[in-house]
Amino acid sequence: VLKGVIFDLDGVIADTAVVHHAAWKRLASEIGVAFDDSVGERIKGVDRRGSLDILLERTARAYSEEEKEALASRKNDYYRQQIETFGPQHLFPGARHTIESVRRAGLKTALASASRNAPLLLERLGIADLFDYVVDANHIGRAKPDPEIFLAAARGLGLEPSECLGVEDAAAGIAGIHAAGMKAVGVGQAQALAEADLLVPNVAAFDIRLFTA
Ligand code: G16
Ligand code: MG
Repeated sequence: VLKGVIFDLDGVIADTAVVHHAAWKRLASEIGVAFDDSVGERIKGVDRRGSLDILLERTARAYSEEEKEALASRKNDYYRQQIETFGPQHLFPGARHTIESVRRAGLKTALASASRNAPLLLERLGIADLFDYVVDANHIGRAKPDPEIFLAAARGLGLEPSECLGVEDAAAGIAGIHAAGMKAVGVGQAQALAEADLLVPNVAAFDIRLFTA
């Protein structure tokens, strides 16, 4: 029986995937690395350092640890500059309603975000109070597609993984949800999310009654 829903943040609840994308693209162009949509899709949902490693696959130059740290933090500065200006208007249409509907249906809600900026973003969006439990990259060691973050979210809700459903916009996230033993709802384009158990075009189209009826 379904008792909880675990939401991803970036690209599901708020339109930050494009902000991450733009920040990486800016960094890539500054260091002369090619950045196309296929790289963009691969880094989606992947943590900061993992994303940088994917970006640097295309360069012949060897970067030291210090240089990599500096590049990752430069990207984060670009990202945060944008996030600082965010407010509730940056929620995807229907995001608040969808999460509230899940709660009204008597289910618990958790947030599982690979972003260390998740607490700042939740506060800016004004939705911190909609989650019974929040796990972000500050609390976990292994990034998506590892199941750790989703298992931690289920544990935080006091539920078994099999009682939870995960909602994700990234292939790495869908893989992590499945590895955790949960059903996965994909939000977005079919191509990238072929593994999802159910696909919806956006968070507004996610209807909990499809799972509880
Ligand atoms: C998000 C984004 C990723 C980003 C990651 C780390 O994950 O989807 O693109 O690289 O967080 O973010 P930060 O650099 O802010 O720590 P999620 O899980 O919320 O989709
Ligand atoms: Mg995401």
